[in-house]
Amino acid sequence: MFDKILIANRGEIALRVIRAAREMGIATVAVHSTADSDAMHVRMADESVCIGPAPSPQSYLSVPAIISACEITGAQAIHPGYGFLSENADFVQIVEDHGITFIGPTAEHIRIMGDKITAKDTMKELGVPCVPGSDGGVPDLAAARKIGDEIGYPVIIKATAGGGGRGMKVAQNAGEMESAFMTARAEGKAAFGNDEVYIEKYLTTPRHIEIQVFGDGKGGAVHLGERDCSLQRRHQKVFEEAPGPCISPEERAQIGKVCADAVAKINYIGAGTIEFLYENGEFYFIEMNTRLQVEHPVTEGIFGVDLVREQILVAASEPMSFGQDDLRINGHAIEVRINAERLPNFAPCPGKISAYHAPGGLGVRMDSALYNGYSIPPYYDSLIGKLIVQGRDRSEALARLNRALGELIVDGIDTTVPLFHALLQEPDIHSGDYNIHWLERWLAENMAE
Ligand code: MV4
Repeated sequence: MFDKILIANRGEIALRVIRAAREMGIATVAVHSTADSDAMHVRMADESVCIGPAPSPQSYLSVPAIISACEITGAQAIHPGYGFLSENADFVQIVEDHGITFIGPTAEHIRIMGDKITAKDTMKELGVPCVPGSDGGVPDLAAARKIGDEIGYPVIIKATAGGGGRGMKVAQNAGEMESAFMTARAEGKAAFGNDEVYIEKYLTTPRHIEIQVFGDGKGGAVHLGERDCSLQRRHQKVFEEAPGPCISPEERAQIGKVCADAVAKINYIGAGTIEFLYENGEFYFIEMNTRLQVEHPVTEGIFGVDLVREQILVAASEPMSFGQDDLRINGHAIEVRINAERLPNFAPCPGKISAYHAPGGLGVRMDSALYNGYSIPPYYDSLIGKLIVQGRDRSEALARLNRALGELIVDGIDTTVPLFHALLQEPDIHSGDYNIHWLERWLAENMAE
């Protein structure tokens, strides 16, 4: 096992990794920009290294600075958290070339899943159900029209290097194909330097259901059920829950086994998430994320396992602490993302926290790097905390969420907390009757200026 690891991240996820490492008796190194000298992750780690100025390209994304910080402190492994360098295959290769262990999947698996066409080809080959569409890339407009006629409209054109909803265009009918195809291509080129696109049948009212998988890198893998992350605004998740309110135990076991078998077959190591659209009782693969995700705590809650601990174990070539038969779902968990943003526009709202009080009690987990008097710097993501609640069933979790939101105090800035109070008034939220378009529609109807 490692003696010391470095966390190449900041905020709540850096604390999350420090906590797991400390329970394992592993020393921790925080890295930080000059804007984060007073950040909680710097205070909580055993050691810290300043790696550059405030803008992340010169600090949290600076590969030489992070490698140097490892060499100076003698850290044997790097945990990337999420975002920043967590899905950067070139970074993983450089880390390994320096004799440092990357706590996460191999560069090869990150590269395969980072290209959406390669990811889909790979998953299809492994027996994972995919959205009907083009067989790989679509070279030109004539080929695009042919596929549109074959699979039927509406279709969606996606950039293979896309992500976060960029480089994605819907064509409702053949007349819209030319502009949708050209725009998706141009966006892919502009945003990612890659104009390759593929085409899928456009699903009109799906839910976003993602399966948590975990591999040991030696052909063993398990699944930890699904999360429903359908409530999104502009491709940013705001509310996530596990288990999915519409997924039966039989469906979970079936799609879970398909996913676990798929990642086992490729000797996948560590945490991964296989994303599906779910409509009319069918799962359709869209993408795989090769990292620990923001919303992993809802899965940890219902299964009672520490996913970061497992990531560190398998990275050190040790066996996982559980197998599929050890995993049982206990109750229902919900996470809401607390952002430093001002409603109704969700404008970033950094500033000084004049008072902070985290909620507590049974079934309440607050993952946050806030403290009284802390100043949120303007340079980074607006996520300032995740409130995760758990109950014996979904209605108990919702009641607990309402209670915990009432206890939370974040003064001095605006946050997304009022959004969650409002959502808890909605019958559709209580019945679980929502899809990927529900929140945008609700915001348009309820947050008009
Ligand atoms: C789709 C889709 C409908 N049909 N693919 C959005 C981001 C990227 N991860 C995939 N996305 C979608 N792909 C087909 N074939 C609808 C979306 C989509 C979406 C997906 C999940 C959660 C929220 C969404 C909001 C708008 C569109």
